[in-house]
Amino acid sequence: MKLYSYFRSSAAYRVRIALNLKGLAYDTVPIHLVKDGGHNRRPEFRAVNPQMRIPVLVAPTGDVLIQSLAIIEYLEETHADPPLLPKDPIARAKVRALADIIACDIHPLNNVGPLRYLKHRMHQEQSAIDAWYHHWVIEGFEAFEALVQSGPYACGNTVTMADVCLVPQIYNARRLKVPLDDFPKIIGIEAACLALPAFDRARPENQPDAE
Ligand SMILES: N[C@@H](CCC(=O)N[C@@H](CS)C(=O)NCC(=O)O)C(=O)O
Repeated sequence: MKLYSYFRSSAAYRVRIALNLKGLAYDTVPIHLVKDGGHNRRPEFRAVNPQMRIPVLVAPTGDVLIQSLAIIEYLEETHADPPLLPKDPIARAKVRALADIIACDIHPLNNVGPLRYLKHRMHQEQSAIDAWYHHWVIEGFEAFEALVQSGPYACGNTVTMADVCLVPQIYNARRLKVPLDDFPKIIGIEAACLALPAFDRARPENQPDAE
């Protein structure tokens, strides 16, 4: 498989973790999201993904898959072991809800595109953009923290899609200096996850395009 990735992209980080957890080999195709206004905006990448975003996974069938959660669900359906979703429908819905807090409610507001728009089109000061970023992370993390029952992972004793989404978002939050002292459960989950080789190998600093 081939993964179009950028070391700092949290959406690509999610897919890297899922691939590693399931023991699937892949080649990384680095796409720099910042240099020259973003190599993802070049016509050759637009031909791969008309949305011009990463991650993109080229499946063994040759099919091109986009959207990290859709890719992870594809991996889950084709490589069931180890499962990232529980069997019980209620438990599955709860895992997906935690994953969605990150992937649907926090990340889209704090992604490269919206932040650039705030700066260049809305002419906001960097301090206002940082406050915006912090606000949405803190609001989402407060809900996530309240919903976590017992560790060591977000949904108990096994790693799920909730952890796969959470750990990259914490990496982003740290990079943007969001204070995390009020989130002891989240920090505990991060520590438990990063102790696993699958998470460690997926870290931004361990990628071939890391800077
Ligand atoms: N919902 C998408 C988000 C993908 C996404 O926005 N990726 C970012 C990097 S984390 C990106 O490629 N941004 C490029 C841009 O906005 O120019 C997913 O989960 O895959």
